[in-house]
Amino acid sequence: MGVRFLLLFIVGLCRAQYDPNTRPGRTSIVHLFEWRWADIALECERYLAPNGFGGVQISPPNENLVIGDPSRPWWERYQPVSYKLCTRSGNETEFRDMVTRCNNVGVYVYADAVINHMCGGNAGAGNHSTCGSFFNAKTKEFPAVPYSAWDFNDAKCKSRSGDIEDYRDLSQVRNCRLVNLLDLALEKNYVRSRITEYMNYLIDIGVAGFRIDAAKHMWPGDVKAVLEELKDLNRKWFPAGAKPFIYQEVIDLGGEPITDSQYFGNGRVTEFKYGAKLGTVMRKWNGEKMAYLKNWGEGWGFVPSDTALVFVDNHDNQRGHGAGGASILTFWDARLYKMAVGFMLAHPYGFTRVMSSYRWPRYFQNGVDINNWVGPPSNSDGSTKSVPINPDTTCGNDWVCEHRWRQIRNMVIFRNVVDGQPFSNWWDNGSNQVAFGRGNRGFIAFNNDDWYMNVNLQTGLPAGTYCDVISGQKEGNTCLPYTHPWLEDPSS
Ligand code: AAO
Repeated sequence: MGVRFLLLFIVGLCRAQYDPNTRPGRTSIVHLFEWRWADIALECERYLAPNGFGGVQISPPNENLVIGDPSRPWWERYQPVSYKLCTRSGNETEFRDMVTRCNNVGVYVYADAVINHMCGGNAGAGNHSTCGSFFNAKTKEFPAVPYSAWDFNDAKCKSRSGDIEDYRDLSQVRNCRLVNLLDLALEKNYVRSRITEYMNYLIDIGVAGFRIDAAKHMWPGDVKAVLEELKDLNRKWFPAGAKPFIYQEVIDLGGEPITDSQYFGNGRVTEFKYGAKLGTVMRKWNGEKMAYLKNWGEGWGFVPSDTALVFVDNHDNQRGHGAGGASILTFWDARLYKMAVGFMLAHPYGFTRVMSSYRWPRYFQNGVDINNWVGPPSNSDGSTKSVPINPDTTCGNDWVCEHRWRQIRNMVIFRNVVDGQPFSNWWDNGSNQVAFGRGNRGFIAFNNDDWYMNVNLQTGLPAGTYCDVISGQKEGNTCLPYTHPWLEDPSS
């Protein structure tokens, strides 16, 4: 018995994939939220590859419910109707083209896998879906998969409404409906096989891994059973035996019975405490200050570094969905945001994901942004707008493109350069001026106090002249002052 347990444990660990499969020396991915496949393909070639990005997280590629034509919320993409590859981002041909072109330049694709549920229970019936597939939410029929009423969890759910009512009740969270979304019965072999078929289809096309949406709402063993049936990555681009990178969306801010660690056996987890705490520090709320960041990482109660996927904000908490609260920093708070992302990218903890957003008309009523549903920049027929690139390298059509902000792009490169180097030579002024190095490869200083920083520091770098890539731009052997008027901001 003991031997069998040991074996199972070892086999289990072998399937989990913590390594992002990025090319050597590429250490971050970017979430191009709601971008069209055609634009992502171009961005891989013209910007991400030349600037050392390792990969792209894409919005869910499978067919979803169409909600409210033409003012379609971004969150309709989290309401699957089938596993066909057509969405507002593009069709299957465009998807294949994107994956091939990104892979060919060494920028890999991570798909958002929505496998916990199908669309909302009140979605009605018809074929108002992105590929036109028929569905009936009331009778729980999705013939394009196909799923029928037998494939859903409702009988197991013990809450009064059938929805999750109490996050302190572990079985409710996993057996009931998340915001009324029809909850798949993942303990059924049939359901598992439909999901693995979908994910393996994406692997064959060439994706390098998956964000597992709403992993918290699935039993860890069910997720594992699905992952165990996944193929190795496509040999055209990846070495023999490479497994898909897995990062599971588990929101664990403490105080609930479901914890991140329950999912470590399957792959990495999204560490939500990271952005919530970093936002609190940068905003100087609750008496926090940057000096306290000296033991950032596990010392702050985060999951072990090699199990963490980290980010300053994500597509939910940048607009008040999901969790993290008011402390979350976003592009709307540009200066503090750049500092927080810079800190994340300089610090060795976790595998880093940069957010890339679109602007929407924020409108607060009683502290809530009532426009937090607004979908991507779109044309009058509801189709998503392309991402035009301005002469100054910024993006048009209300795409924010944080990943193109000089400070963020240069820190993505910094992280690649210092990869594997230890966290070293920490200094702080006991307040909000801090500095640290990464071995003998890089050094960074932050000033989030209201007064000048004037200090001599031990950097650990060999003697020489270095370029400050936050306020300047290294071009060959020279360091150019950054002069573009739009970005020239002494406070940045
Ligand atoms: C939409 C409508 C709903 C409608 C539904 C079905 O908004 O009114 O009922 O359609 O018709 C997204 C949107 C949803 C949208 C859904 C489907 O955000 O608004 O529903 O698409 O279109 C939980 C989950 C987490 C989830 C997050 C949003 O655990 O998995 O909610 N994120 C993912 C995606 C997200 C997507 C889905 C899942 C669904 O990233 O985009 O939803 O596919 C607590 C729990 C968390 C929980 C939050 C949210 O957090 O711990 O697990 O997240 O509540 O309520 C403190 C606590 C913290 C707590 C937080 C908030 O900070 O410390 O733990 O307060 O109370």
